Amino acid sequence: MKTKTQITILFLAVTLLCVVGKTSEGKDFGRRDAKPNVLFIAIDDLNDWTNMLNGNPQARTPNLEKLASQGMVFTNAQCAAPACGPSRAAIMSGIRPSTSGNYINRASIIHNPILNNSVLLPEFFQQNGYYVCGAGKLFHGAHFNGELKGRGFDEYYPSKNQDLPRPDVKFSSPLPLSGIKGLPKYTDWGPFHPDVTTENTPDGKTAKWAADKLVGGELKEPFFLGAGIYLPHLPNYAPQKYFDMFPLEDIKLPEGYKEDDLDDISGVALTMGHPGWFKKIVDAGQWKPAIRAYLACTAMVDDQIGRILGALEKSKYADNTIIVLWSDHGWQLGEKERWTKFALWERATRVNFVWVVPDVTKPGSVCDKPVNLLDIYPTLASLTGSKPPEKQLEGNDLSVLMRNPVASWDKTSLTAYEYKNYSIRSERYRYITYSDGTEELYDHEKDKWEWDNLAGNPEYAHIIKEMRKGIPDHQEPPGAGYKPSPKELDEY
Ligand SMILES: [Ca+2]
Ligand SMILES: [Ca+2]
Repeated sequence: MKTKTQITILFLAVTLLCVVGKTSEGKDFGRRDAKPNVLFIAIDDLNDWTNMLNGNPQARTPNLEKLASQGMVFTNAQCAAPACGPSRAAIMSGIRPSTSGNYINRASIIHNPILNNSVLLPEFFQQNGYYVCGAGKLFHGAHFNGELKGRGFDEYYPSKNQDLPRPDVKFSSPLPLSGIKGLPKYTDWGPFHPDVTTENTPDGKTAKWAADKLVGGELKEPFFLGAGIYLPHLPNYAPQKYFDMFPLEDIKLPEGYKEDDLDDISGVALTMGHPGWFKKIVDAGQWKPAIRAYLACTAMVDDQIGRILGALEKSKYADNTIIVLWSDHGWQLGEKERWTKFALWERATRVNFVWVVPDVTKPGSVCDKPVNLLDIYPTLASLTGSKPPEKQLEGNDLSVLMRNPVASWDKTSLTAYEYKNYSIRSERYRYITYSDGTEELYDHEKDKWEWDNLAGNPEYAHIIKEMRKGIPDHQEPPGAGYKPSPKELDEY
């Protein structure tokens, strides 16, 4: 048995080691002439059903939770647009949809002069001396594969013409597994054949590529490494083990669902981007199985994130790499009678947004200020000491909030979908205005599920007047589209 003195000496020695280690690490980061590396992780269609955002207690996302414990979570982060194409075009250009005219998935980047002439984020890092590499879905697939073809990247896996690694999977029964008539086949869900593991899936391959690059230790520094995870985007297929984590009898319907929720809404809100899938799912008695599949796919995503972050932790880059993780928009699993994105309500616009910035973010810190994915570009420019392109970026530098999460912040967060429809989120309210003049207002202090539309209530007229200030002055008409290939028509 050790004596008290021995224990004290041991404790002091360990403490000293930790302090010395920490100091030299800190000095390294601050003193380094070289810029920090960037690990840029994208997740597709992941809503706030994660433990860190607490949107659904059934979610199992321990690796995201661990990441959150190492840095800062923004709990009120919104997408620039609730669809892959325009959301990612805004992230990568730093330009709002209302400025570029890129509002929907079928809007082009290269045939839109505003976007095509902008310095896209990978190009920006290249111009600033970074080695830029990536894998998986970082841009909307049609933009990457059909238009940009790896523009700005030194290296891409699987190739500069193909963002998603090819699946190598099989099923136990013919597709679609859900067996629901009238649903497009890309909306399907269910487990793969029991022989299929994550290694056979696009996301497993993307995560492996990223992990191997990091652990391999041969990346040219500074580097920008992007890893784009495709799930829980539809179709919601995953290995059986992830379905086994969520027994069907335990699945609960979304807490945010209210049967008469649409009674206080009218006009464009009822039809915008509405595919009508939810009713078909419910009529077929498949609501819970479909929810289970989303949770299963999210659990698989979390595992892939864990794999990438575990690799970074083990690598020589661990103390010198900024991590930014984001999901491109949310997803509705029945709320407001919808099974889709393409809406301006919280479930479709709120995103996962976590930063770990050595010497800047405090472990386990949280910021509730309204921020936007548009802020990624200017924030990365600021944190890497790289001069942003002139007159291009419209987002905010979030390093202010990273240093002080309760800093004074008078900004609201804007989301656009199709022409002249906007959501404006403040710390407390969400205001929505549609092209037909209809409006909604929700008070998140009392109504986190956005059930009670206050727009017609005169007591809130002054709030609406204030929120309207967030509507952009300039509203660019919809820009050029692209002609989708037959394969893209099959995507969603
Ligand atoms: Ca998406
Ligand atoms: Ca309602």
